[in-house]
Amino acid sequence: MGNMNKNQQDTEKRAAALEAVKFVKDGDVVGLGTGSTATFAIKELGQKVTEGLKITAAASSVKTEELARSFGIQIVDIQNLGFIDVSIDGADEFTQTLDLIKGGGGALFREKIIASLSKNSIIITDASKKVEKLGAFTVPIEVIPLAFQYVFDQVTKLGGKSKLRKKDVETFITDNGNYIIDADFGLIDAPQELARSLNQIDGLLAHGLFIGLTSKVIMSSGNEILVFE
Ligand code: A5P
Repeated sequence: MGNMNKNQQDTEKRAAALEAVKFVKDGDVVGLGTGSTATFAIKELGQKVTEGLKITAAASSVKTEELARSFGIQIVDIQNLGFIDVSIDGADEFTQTLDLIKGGGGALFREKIIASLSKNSIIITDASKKVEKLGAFTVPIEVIPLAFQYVFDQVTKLGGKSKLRKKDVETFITDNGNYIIDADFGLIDAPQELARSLNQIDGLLAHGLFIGLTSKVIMSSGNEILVFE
């Protein structure tokens, strides 16, 4: 991608992030996503915290936790949270019906827990993330290492051309100590069905199909903000 494009994309990511942050109120428990788009929201929230906004936050990754702390945002443990008021996260793809693929950054498991706990789950994107059908982006699947071959074979049986994710030459390891399989199902006609089939595989911790978990997508495109809900 050329620099012009990247600058334009960053401008869009930031614009969507600023719009989403407007939904955060004093006293809220806020879910913080992972990735370059979520980072714009975290920075903006940090700025508001220095100006007096009182929030606590649940972080979807170690990276996000470190970033949020560096901006003075107070982090709370997710394990005892009954709900999250509002969460702000990016996505790798989304459709008009608010189905998503997430997990390009490998944080899908915690991101999914945060989305599930959220009363208001906001996704922020630039214009490049909107698709007619999910699946051009491969579906990330987090797998417990012991079950790797089993899960890999089951995913293959479901039609997913699978690859173990690498970081350079090493196997990519998630914050939870697990592996990621990136599965290419082609364009996905029935994402909900596929999600259900994947959910039934033992040893598969989480997959990147987020179905029915999103309250709204705020997409920035050029000078426009579009909201899908
Ligand atoms: C992280 O695991 C992902 O779900 C991210 O939300 C996704 O990869 C979007 O990242 P960018 O905002 O960097 O595109």
